[in-house]
Amino acid sequence: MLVKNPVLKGFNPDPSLLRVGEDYYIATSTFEWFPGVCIHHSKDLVNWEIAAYALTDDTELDMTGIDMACGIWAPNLTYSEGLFYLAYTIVYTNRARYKDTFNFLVTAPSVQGPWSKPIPLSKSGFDPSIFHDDDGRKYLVNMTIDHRADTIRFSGIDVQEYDPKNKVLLGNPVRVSRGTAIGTSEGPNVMKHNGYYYLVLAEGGTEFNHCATVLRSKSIWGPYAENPHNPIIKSAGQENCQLARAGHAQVIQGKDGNWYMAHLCSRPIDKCSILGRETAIQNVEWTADGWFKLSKNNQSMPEITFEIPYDTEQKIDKSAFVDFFDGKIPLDYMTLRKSFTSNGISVKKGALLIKGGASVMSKYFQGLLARRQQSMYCDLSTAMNFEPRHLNHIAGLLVYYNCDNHYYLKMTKDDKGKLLCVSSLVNMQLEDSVSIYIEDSISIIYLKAEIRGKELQFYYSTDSVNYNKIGDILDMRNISDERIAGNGFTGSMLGVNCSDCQGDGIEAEFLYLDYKEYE
Ligand code: 6LW
Repeated sequence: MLVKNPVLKGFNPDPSLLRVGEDYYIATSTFEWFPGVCIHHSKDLVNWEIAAYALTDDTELDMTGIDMACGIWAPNLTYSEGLFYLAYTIVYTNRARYKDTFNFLVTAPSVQGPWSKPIPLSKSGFDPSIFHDDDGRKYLVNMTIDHRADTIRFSGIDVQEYDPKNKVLLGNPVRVSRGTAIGTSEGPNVMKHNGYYYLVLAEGGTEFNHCATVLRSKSIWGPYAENPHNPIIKSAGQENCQLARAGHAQVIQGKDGNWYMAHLCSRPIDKCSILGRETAIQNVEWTADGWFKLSKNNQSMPEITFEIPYDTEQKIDKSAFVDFFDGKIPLDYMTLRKSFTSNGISVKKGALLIKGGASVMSKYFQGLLARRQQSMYCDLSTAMNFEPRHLNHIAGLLVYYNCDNHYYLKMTKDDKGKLLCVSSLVNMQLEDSVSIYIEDSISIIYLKAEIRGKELQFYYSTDSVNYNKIGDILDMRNISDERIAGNGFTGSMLGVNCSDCQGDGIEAEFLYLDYKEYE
């Protein structure tokens, strides 16, 4: 049957695809969102669910104050002798030529954990992966950064042996490749097949010229020869290509014996990736000369479908109504930089309770809970119980890219009473809509964000039946990788927030979160 891409919709970049027996896993980057590293599970390559996050302790993953698009980059998930190995980078700085990239490894018997304490690896670059050779030896592979002004910044791929017993790197790193002429070489992962070590790279930068390439060698230490047919996947310049920005790939053999590639991609509207970078799968086949290529075409073009040799239902509806009566926050919902608890978020008596945190522009303590926008046609609605006492008490519904870019249907209070208004913050430019005053006697207010392609309209209701428009139609293209200033690595997130900018204590209660997709 044909399976529709992307398989992981919305903000799910840098996929690391793994099969262990009957089970498939994909780990994706989470950046400044917490918990760190989203691990998806599937039995059939078609239906994927979030199985776990690997990094759930914010004393070990402390991202307080880190910049937007820093944090967790490009995890790599592998398996060896009963243990999952997850290598990842915490990017603390990404400024001009410098990046502070702390690479770690955690291991666990199951993706649900318990995950080990982070084992520090190198800091020389990012996108670490672990390669387990069939003689039992293990290697760290990562890209490296050159901080000098006039050199190639993404300077090449290093390999260094890793000793799993003593949990240390051995010897010195060896520069095994400088990548291909395409450049911006990153995301290295190694696969061994028929005596060759295949080094798969993400190249071209993660924007519209992104691609993946492959090199091979008879030794892990090189020399690596380039595939004459590189790149193995690329969107740019392809006619009728429905998946843009394809690159950052990993190839595995499925349990059906066929070969599959997971890669990142995006589905932009007017060149704006509102859903961020997503994960798609392609069929792969080996060529007579021992390289691999996409099966369906000779142009390395990512396809909107891939084929599996069995039938199964593709359940695509991610709509979810969460009423918190089971006392849990579903895995779809994330916080910023720290855990729910550290951010003052809890579930009490069938409602989500958010203690007022810092403002929505803060990089420190935010009372904000959000989920990925996974369809271009969707709503998020909530019922909010909030009694602001002055202007510094703010709570409401957010369509959020990062601290500097979001749309916020918020409630606060001024001299005339409780009010609702829509704030639009686009690259730090703030505009507020006209205020709508709400009678004091109304304690529960219903809020809705309706997203239809590039248009966002907020609504409010005082009775949950009659919804009124509030504010103008807003441009979702501003909430995209391309329009935000700086690195656009995440994607649109939909959620709720409460800020206490007075410091005298305020909280907001949300009775449900209702996410609905229409496509
Ligand atoms: C990631 C790198 C990349 O570390 O973008 O597209 C960086 N590839 O591999 C951030 O996602």
